[in-house]
Amino acid sequence: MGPSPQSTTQRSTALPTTGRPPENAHVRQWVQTCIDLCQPNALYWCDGSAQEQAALTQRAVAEGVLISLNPQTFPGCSLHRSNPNDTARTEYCTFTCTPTRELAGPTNNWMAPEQAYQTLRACYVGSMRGRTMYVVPFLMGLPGSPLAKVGIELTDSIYVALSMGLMTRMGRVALDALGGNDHFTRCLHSVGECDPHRRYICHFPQDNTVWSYGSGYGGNALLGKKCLALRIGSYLGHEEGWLAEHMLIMGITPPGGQTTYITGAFPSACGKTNLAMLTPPPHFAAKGWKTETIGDDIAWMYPGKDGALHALNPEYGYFGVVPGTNRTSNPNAVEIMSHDTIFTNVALLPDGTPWWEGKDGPIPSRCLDWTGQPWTPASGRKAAHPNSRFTAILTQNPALSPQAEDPAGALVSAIIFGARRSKTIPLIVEAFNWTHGVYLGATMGSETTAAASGQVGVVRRDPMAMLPFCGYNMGRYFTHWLSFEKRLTKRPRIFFVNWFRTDAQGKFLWPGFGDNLRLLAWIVERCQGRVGAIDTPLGWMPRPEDLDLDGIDRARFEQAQAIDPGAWQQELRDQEELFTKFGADMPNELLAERERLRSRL
Ligand code: GTP
Ligand code: SPV
Ligand code: MN
Repeated sequence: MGPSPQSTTQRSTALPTTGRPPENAHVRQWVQTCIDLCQPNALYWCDGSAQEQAALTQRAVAEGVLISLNPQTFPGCSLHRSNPNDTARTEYCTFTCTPTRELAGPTNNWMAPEQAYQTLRACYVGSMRGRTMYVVPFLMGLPGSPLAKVGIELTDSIYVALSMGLMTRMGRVALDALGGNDHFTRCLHSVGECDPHRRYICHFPQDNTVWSYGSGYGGNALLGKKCLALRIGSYLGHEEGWLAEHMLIMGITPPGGQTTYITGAFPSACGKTNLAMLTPPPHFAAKGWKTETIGDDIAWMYPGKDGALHALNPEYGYFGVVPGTNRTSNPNAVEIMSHDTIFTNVALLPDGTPWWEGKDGPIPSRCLDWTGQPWTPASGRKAAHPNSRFTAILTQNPALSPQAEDPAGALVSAIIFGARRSKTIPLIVEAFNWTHGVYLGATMGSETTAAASGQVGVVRRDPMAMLPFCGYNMGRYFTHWLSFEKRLTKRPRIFFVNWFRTDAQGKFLWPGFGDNLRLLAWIVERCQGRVGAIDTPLGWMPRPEDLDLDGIDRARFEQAQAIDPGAWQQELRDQEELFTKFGADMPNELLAERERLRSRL
């Protein structure tokens, strides 16, 4: 349960209230202590109904938090402009508040729980004065799923309340799942004064608690997503024998064959949404290949009684990157965001239609940029923020998998780790075995993107794409991953991909997007033992004849697969630097794996 905010004698009997509180006394009591602390002027119990979503949207428009978009071109859609200082996750003020520093490990910012509670309590005192506190009960996972988790978020942001209604199974359904018990993640959120110098996203895994202050941005504020489903989730997964991962889940069906399910970990803004929603290129579609989406950002995976790995998507919606989305790169996403979507930080055309760099159609002669300032192509800056996003529910995806409804999850045949690397890392390689696969994930490096504040384009180690999201010591996380070799009898094969390798001119060597199905097809056929590969120092690689490269420049494919021994010496040194950080927590199996790689190279 954790230390609760200090109770005062002040009571909220006079607090204007919308909606009805649940019977659950634990919920009512906790909400009351938070009211006493934050002192809102009104209370709103969310029930998750369609009427409520409509009424809150209207209220948000009246308050100027949302702008209604053109109802002819984008029905049911609105635009939110965030504070310009609050457009991405802020890792420097994200903390793992475990009893000891070593439980958080060397890659997380750590704060002692008492210090964190004290610091944030001081921030929260009166922080909701003049505001409404929204009580948002939410369920991560499908009702009836073995892994489903209830959270309750208290927030003073109507944008957060509305977004939670799209991103999670929100309201009644969550309270029903909770019943009378005390088993819910206590998520307290206040935008406060939205000052980056007074911004904290604090996780208390031992207390099943998240306290977030000073930001209204997605991953900092929609606390079911990165905070609960990944940081608290990964901690619970370690305790309970499952995995919470920054992964997409998708199905691929070969002509006349069975659907194969795969998961894929890519760092933020490195291609999960695009891959999960992939549309087969025409000649693949003509042959009968099909793809379907289960999730685009988070996978919860557990070993089933059948010895296989089962994956499910705990979310109910998408919070996807907008720039670059068009009918060629991602037609399913274009369809999803054509109605009933909240856009955040895109540009606005004079007729009330949203616009972004890379959208279909001509570049407008003028618009308002993401901050609301007049913009023309001569302005010399982006009109939409590079991390502008769309928020919409799963069911708007034409490619949504029927398997997404299965509370037991999909059986995983392959796991992909993918990075954004302009140099060194080949397009595709398959691990020799489970331990080698864990090594490939653990040593992943990727160029930073606009999804997190800070410098963009620098290579950093991002093991399993979980560097910002692992709620405990990552050395022990590697050991946990290795343990699945014994927990599973039907182990997924593990692959590593890099869509982002460039030539000397800086052009991508691989076309990417729909054409990634050429590689997924090889992955599916490897799982079925139907296609060949060659043994290389890095792992199994497809020969050109193992792939459908019809219409692809073979020389560029080979360049994308090339192994440069000099560059690999540097890569090995960078990997070593990461491993050294973990000291005694670093599993020996991975150190031995590195030595094997060194000798092969
Ligand atoms: P988060 O939501 O931040 O976790 O990101 P994500 O992993 O879902 O990334 P997303 O699919 O939104 O892709 C981000 C950006 O990567 C896109 O806007 C594209 O610019 C680029 N991208 C995605 N897939 C490909 C690809 O296959 N090739 C190339 N060259 N770029 C890609
Ligand atoms: C990411 O940054 O990985 C995202 C967006 O998926 S956020 O929800 O902000 O974390
Ligand atoms: Mn993500």
